[in-house]
Amino acid sequence: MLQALEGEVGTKQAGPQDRIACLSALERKVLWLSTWMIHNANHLRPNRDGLKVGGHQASSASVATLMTALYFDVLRPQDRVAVKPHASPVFHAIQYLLGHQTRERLERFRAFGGAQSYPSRTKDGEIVDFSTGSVGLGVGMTLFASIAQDYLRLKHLVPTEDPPGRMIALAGDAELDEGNIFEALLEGWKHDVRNLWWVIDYNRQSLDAVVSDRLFGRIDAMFEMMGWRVVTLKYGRLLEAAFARPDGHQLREWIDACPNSLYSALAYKGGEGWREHLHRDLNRYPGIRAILDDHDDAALQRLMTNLGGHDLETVLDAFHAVEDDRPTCFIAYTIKGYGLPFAGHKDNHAGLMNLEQMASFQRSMGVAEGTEWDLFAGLDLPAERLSAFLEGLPLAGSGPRWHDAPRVAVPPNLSTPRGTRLSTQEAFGRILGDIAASDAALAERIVTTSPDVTVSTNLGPWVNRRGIFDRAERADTFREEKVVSAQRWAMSPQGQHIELGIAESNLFLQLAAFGLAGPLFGTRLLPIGTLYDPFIKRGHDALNYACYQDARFILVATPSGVTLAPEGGAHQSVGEPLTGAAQPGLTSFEPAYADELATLMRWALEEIQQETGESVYFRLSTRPIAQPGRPMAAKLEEAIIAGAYWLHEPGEGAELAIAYCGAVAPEALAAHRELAEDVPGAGLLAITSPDRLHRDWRVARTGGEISVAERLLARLRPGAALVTVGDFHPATLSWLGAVAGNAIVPLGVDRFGQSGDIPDLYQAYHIDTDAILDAAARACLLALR
Ligand SMILES: Cc1ncc(C[n+]2csc(CCOP(=O)(O)OP(=O)(O)O)c2C)c(N)n1
Ligand SMILES: [Mg+2]
Repeated sequence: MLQALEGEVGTKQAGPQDRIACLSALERKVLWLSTWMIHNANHLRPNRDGLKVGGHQASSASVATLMTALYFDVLRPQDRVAVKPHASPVFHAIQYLLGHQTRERLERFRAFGGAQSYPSRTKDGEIVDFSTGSVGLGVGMTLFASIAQDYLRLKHLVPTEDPPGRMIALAGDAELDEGNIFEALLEGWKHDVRNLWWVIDYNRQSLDAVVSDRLFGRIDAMFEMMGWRVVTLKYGRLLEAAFARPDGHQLREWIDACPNSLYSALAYKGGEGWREHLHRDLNRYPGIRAILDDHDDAALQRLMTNLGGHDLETVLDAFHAVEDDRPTCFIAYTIKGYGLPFAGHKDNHAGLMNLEQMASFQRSMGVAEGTEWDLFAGLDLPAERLSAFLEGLPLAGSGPRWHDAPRVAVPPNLSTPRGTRLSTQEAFGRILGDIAASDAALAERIVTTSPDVTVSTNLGPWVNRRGIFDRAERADTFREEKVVSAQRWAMSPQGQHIELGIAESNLFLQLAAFGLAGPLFGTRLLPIGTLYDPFIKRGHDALNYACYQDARFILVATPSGVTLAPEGGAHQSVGEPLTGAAQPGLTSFEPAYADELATLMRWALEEIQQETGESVYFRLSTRPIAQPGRPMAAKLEEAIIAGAYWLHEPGEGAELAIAYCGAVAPEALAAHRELAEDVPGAGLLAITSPDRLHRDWRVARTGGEISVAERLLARLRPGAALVTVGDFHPATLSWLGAVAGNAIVPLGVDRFGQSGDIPDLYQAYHIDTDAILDAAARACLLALR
């Protein structure tokens, strides 16, 4: 018998029964390895700081069957997965079994350089499709990745012979409390999203407790309303068999009516607890009495916890039954901590097995001491058979998961829009409009997106030329009816703008997905997203999430600051430049002039394609200001990109300089003109990126080099007066005082704005010409001390 089976393995054509046997063995191993990995990290590694290392044994156990089924049977190389953050140990165990993860990194789970607590594209590398950690975002990300895949396929920017990948989220049930999920669902419905699976690990527990019974009563209806198929995996085969026995329906009804918290508590108590309750409630039914008599406590516990999500064959059948591309939500009933001593306990989220519990679990798993990391120890199938099974899997043999996508050429310069008075926002629209009108390869790969502020952020010229993306052709009704409008609004698969509803979280997830098109699907896209600057806050966690996984995009935030004047305090941003500076993975700029923006946009389109590059954030304004009308010399270009240049070079050893950034340029220029008489040689420093300047200064300081800021300020007398000004929080630039020990007076906005015109508001918030002059006088006094 054994020989015959080994013969089968030799051909790598496992029969159905053999396949199930192998999968069951691997399911067991996945549970063991994930549990052991956490145990090792918490109890066996030296602990130098007294901190609990943690890990999530209960969350992992909950999803072991579902992930075994997916990774070892269902997934194809083109599928992409976002794994529930707390299932990271299961994920790493699976990668280890597939030969894609090392034992050293498992032994160093949650340690520096080891497998990450939550799957991370940048730290775990190419085994991870989507990073997760902030609950809800990974789930939403799969939806936008699916739109990105459709975008590429419908334009034939990727090969379309192979079927599309399925974008799959393994979600914790409490992730569905996050609003971003529902924002994404609505958007997905509008975009007729396809090839999307959300597998919900419905263990009815979150971090603190057991979740409300009422919640999931509504969840399936909501998915169905959005056009999804809902597949509920409630009971496993053992329970189904019991329901088929005489009076079995009584048992089903009892479980169906059982409140989440009681069910969880009984799962924790085990056979005795179930018996006591079933006896009390259902003893009048002879069939139920027979079931109780047929099961000892251990068997009764096995029966009563045999939920759909822990029954391998039930799970496999459900996954394989889906053959079309309709988005599908699997609600898989599970028990948090399934198979572990704290199964079902409401406090088990952060629970760890103690040494005794682990020893007993190890015995029950048949893992001999010293073989804890062995791939197949303790399994009742021969190692060769299991390793042959694993080697034959599509995921084991496939090439790299991340594609190496060629770069898109960026022209040597982008022309500066003409005009004596321009705002940076208008310049942005015109620069992009010019690209849209060109037949450069670049224009084919830019994709824009905006949460219902396309027109008001000046994406209009781009959209007029490049159209709006939709899976289907949709006519521009206003145009067809000959109603005059400046904005075309026809949609088609050829369109290159994705119009989103007003949900900034969706914007950033969309940018994250499109910004990973290269590694995920093999063709680079250059996404540009626009929104009003203050609403970055609304989506900040999703922005952080996008940057965390090194997605590359350009963010254009406009309008910004109190310069937005009549719009008032609710729309006037204050702290965003600090966000821009503090956000890892994002380089921020706030140019004042159109030629600076043209230079920077060109640079940004290159930067987001560099291996060690970052995403780029432009903070722009609607304020039209007089343009310098200068030739763009290479040196100036370099300085604009580095973050600052002298608009008026100070005299050698000058006593004073004004450093401005962004839309307050006219006030800074006026103040500088007035000061010229009293303080000859005073300098005027144009800052295009407080972020780049600061970073360069910090890095140079650490490396003992001279930073750009130091070099610039070295023109001034040591300790000379310095005024900084911008329509943002003064801390954005106040650090400049530390660069060369200048006597600094930083101006800026640190209160909520309000309605007004620019003169009134600049005066009220002390960033007008008079405020700059006052500050200069104070700085000069300070410099004398
Ligand atoms: C945005 C965010 N808020 C809070 C947390 C902290 N947190 C970690 S897990 C968790 C509960 C997760 O419950 P569920 O999604 O049901 O997962 P499972 O039961 O499978 O562990 C919470 C609140 C987080 N990771 N992300
Ligand atoms: Mg849960």
